[in-house]
Amino acid sequence: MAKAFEQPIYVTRPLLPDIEDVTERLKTVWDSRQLTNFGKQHDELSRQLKTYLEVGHISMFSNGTLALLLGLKALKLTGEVITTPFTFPATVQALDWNNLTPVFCDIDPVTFNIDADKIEALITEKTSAILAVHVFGNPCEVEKIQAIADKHGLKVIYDGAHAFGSKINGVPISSFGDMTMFSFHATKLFNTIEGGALAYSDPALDRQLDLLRNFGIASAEEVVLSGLNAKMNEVQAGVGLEVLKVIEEERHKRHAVKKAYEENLAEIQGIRVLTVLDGQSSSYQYFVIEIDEAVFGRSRNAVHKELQKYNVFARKYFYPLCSDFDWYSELPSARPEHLPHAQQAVQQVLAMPYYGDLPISSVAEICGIIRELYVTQKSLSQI
Ligand code: T4K
Repeated sequence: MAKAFEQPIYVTRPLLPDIEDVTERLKTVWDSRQLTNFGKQHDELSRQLKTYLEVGHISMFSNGTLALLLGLKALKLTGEVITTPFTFPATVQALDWNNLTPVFCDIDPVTFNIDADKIEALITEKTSAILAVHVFGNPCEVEKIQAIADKHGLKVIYDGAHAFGSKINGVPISSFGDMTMFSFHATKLFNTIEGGALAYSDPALDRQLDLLRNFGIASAEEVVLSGLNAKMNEVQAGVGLEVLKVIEEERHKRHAVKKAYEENLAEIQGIRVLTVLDGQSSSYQYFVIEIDEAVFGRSRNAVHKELQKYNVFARKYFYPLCSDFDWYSELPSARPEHLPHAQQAVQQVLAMPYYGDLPISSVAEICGIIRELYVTQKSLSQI
């Protein structure tokens, strides 16, 4: 019989660099008295991320949501944007704040990303862009999406909040589309406590984004557009520089955790592992499973609840579906009958505890709880 964990096990824990290294870096920030507004830490992190992510241009923000919101603004989009309902609220809220109407497209039942084959049918004369999400770090069908965009003159933006460091056949994920957003929230593999960035290749976007994240200020005497305050400060950037040093070690640890999950779950019928990328391409952001109630015998909700009794706090990412938000109830594309795979995913997907310091023995115990549920259910159904 499995036993409850003494301490709660959360879906993730932030990757923390050595506090002494952080303190040392903070001392330099204190000495400089430059706390925000594009100081040395900001510029150094920006330079290092450009190399790490292999991107042409990068612009950093106080969080990923504002990065996406202002990225969409910089692209001067209008009308409708085709997107996925199976994502974190921030993706579609960034559209709302730009007065853009989301047009929800169903997802692929295997990758849970936007179904590229269903995009074209949703294009109207009002469509200006496709906003796709690399859900859980698994890449979208970038070539298909680009071909559709080129054919119809649309922009492509990727929400890569989960895809820091992901690659597609060795090519960095931000090489695709007009722009990719990364989130550096505390719960992300690479974190600056709160933070985010946009990666892109068009140099003309540099100035536009500089203005948008800093009140539209062009010079001491010139304000040229209506911007926001979305700057990454020096403490965030300084923490990021220290986190960047420990990220490879964390990726190795997460690789071992991922393998342990895969081995322990392999023989349980009705459980599918969703995060499929190999070590080279994975962002190691989440470890996610899909539970098929008809085969496993218990629903995702039941497993989620049962794990809590053992002090294990897996998460129903993403629940509820964005298309089910009240304020979209009048949108034809939000109707459940148009989104059958998304409606299924939202009932079946569970993000398991996943971080480098999660002991392999705990992974085995968590999987043991799931196996017990399966076995118990199976024997009950045979009575
Ligand atoms: N697009 C997508 C696809 C996203 O997933 C996100 C964010 C965004 C855009 C927006 O990017 P940001 O603006 O956030 O940069 C968390 C994160 O807050 C959010 O960043 C993330 N996605 C989302 C998937 O997860 P919650 O509401 O689940 O967070 P919370 O506070 O419940 O944290 C989860 C667990 O992590 C806790 O149970 C314990 C642990 N934790 C959390 C924090 C904050 C810690 O151990 N320490 C901490 O400091 O949203």
